[in-house]
Amino acid sequence: MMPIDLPPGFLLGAATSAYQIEGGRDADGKGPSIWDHFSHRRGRIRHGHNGDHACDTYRDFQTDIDIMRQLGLDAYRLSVSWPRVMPEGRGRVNEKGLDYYERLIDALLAAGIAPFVTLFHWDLPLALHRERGGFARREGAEHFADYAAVVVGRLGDRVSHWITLNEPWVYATFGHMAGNHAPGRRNPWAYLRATHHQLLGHGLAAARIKALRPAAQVGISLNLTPAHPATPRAADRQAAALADQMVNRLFLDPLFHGHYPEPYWGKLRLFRPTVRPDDMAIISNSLDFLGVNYYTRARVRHHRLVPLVQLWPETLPAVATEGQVAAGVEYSRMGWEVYPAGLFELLFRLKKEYGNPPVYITENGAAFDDVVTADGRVHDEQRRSYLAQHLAVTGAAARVGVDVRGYFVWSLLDNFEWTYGYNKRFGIVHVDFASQRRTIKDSGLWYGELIRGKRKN
Ligand code: IFM
Repeated sequence: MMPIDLPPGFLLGAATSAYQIEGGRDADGKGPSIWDHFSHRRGRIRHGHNGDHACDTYRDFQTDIDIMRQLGLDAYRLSVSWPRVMPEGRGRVNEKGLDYYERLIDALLAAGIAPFVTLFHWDLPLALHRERGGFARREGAEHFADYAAVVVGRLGDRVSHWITLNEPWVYATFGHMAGNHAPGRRNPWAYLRATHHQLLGHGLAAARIKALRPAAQVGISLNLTPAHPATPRAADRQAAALADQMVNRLFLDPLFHGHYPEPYWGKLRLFRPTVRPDDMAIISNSLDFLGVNYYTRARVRHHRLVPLVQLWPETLPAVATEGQVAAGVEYSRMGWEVYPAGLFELLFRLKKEYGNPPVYITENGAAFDDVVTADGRVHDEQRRSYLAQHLAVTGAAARVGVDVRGYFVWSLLDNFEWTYGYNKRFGIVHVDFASQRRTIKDSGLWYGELIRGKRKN
């Protein structure tokens, strides 16, 4: 296997998000989020799970900070719950919510761990959705910028890296078109509005952050996925090019080039939101760094029955069992192909086509079936190997001039994996959800050794 050789100063960390770990659903004046509501609707989440308790980090974050210190993490990516800070999403501020994040960040800094703070990881205040339409309306962008200013107003003196949005594609597409994520809408107009208004919200928030803290580094985390044709047929190649626009370029092009990608944008003309003359300038002058969330590639087929786009990503070959190797290809427990070369391809493309921005890999990792053995260990060799392969290609990308500066494992902890509930475990630390006991998995111990080894060099 390729060795892991990372540039000097490269940060190694781990990531989580508020709804997936905090619990404390109604604690200290927190308002409900769309995920609190959605996860309690019958049949929405596997096994009837929800984030009411999750990893219980609202009650106790110190245990996990101690683990992070033991592993030697340079940085920790966390998200702020908007309804914890502003229960109705606008107007009234819940000081106790802000106090929580202040304590958490102070504890991280005391442990020598740099906080990377995401402002929106999908848990929109429910009131904002119900009364104001959330990001499906233009004013959602302004509410988001106001909320960002509140958080940065309190924490901006100790946080240097801010990530406005996590995976706006997922939020817009699954939440507003597929309906399998909160807020559960199935409406192509809402999908495109949520897309544009998130980008606009990102741009407005970035400007507010810079006005408050000119030295702050502002980024956005995009889920990027190389889209490859499933076969060399021309129809599949065209389908893959369109899928690339739909997932990757729909966000990269406005952020770096100031326009939406054609022909995808043209195909959607019936559903497009109003884009005002200044919007693209606000969106495209907004980034100090790009956050890349990478898990796998998509293999795309032409599919004439799919409306508008006529394409579909290939699903697992019938013979494959999740978590196993089929026809020489390894799959994670999510059924996602293990494909580290895709991360290299993406990083190199950012250099070639998007001006080589500073990049942090803000998520990368895999779910596998983990078992705590009688001797209290979790032997997750598949995850260790997944992480090692992706770190190796990250180092290789840096050697060919990609400006990649850090890497965050998804995730520090096993946590609430959205529609899948708690049964998909991504952590390098195992969580027993009944007792809240933590066990550092072998992958976590290995990651700690890697960090120690890097420090010595
Ligand atoms: O758990 C999610 C995370 O919230 C966003 N990115 C992908 C992860 C794994 O599915």
